[in-house]
Amino acid sequence: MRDNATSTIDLDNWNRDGLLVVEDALSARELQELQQWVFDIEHRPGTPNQLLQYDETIADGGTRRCRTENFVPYHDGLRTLLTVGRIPDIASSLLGETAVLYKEKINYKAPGGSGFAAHQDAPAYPYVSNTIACMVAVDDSTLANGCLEIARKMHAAQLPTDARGCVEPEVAENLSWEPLPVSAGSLVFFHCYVPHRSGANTSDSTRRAIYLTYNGESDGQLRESYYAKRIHDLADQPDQLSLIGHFSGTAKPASSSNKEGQA
Ligand SMILES: O=C(O)CCC(=O)C(=O)O
Repeated sequence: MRDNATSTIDLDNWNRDGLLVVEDALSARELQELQQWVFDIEHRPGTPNQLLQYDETIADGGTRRCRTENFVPYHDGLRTLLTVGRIPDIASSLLGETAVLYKEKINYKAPGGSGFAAHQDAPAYPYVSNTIACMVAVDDSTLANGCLEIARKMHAAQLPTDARGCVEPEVAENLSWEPLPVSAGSLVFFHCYVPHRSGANTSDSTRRAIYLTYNGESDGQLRESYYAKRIHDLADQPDQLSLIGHFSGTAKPASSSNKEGQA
């Protein structure tokens, strides 16, 4: 990983904004390897209660892979990159203690793929009150392909939520939204109360992003409990991508590989 990934972290900025962007954190070789690993994971078949694959039906009626959950046990390279070394080290600096992985997902967002309604992560993550997310940009993330948008300095507490667990639409409308386009290989860390959302992918190429969630070691190793609860709670809502209903599209679990997914 490039040196700027370990340059001094400004905790005052982090505490003020709930946000840390590390541009171009991965070297060209690391990025190429990461893109290959993500391609490999995307094209694996889903397995009930293990490698959780989801497909989205997009406007033209086609089906595209939109998300993978729980892949770390099944990929050595990704497990090492995401649980050892600089990414969790930065998360540890921000948490003020050793960061442990709470959950991981890949959002693929194919052309025509849907965005996510304004939400905070905290209500989707049981058993813990303080987590931070790290978005690892696998592809360039742009205004056209539905990059993250955040509301800076709004991470002090939970905002009012609607029935889906998203930020109340009237509250969301009045937040000051800032798009965060970043190049492939960049990292975006944000606190679990940072309101965020994203739009649809209106470009003609897929925008892949890994989202990692870390909690402090003092709160325990919670990853297995999270996935057990997720699998239990979503058993009768298989079309929901998360414990909150923030996805704006139509998704369903996929139990076979997607041949038409990634160009
Ligand atoms: O990937 C995106 O566009 C946003 C994803 C997001 O906010 C989520 O998955 O919770």
